[in-house]
Amino acid sequence: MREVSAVVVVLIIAAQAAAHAFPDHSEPRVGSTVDRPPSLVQIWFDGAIEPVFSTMRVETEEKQRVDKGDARVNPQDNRLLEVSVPPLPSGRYHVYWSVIARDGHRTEGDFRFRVK
Ligand SMILES: [Cu+2]
Repeated sequence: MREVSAVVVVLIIAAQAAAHAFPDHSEPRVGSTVDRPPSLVQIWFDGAIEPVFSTMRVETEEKQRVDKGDARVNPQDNRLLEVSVPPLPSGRYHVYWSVIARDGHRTEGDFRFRVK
């Protein structure tokens, strides 16, 4: 059983090393507090992402979805994933994203930001 576990760990590390399209930075920044509500949540990746299978949503801490449902890869920048949000009241928000890189590898993650 212990040997099986070791093999699984090695495979996961290899898969991560081969996967592409990791987030480079975002706006609002990961874990940040912003003074003004953003009109967009944007994530820049380190490689091109596929428009059809790349998605993002924004929720309140109470799991209520608040984005406008128009998540898209920016037509002028195939590394930029963005979604519109209405004027957000003060509070904490949770962003979930999932993208497919040009090589077919999926990466996904989440982060939080706060509106003052
Ligand atoms: Cu890859």
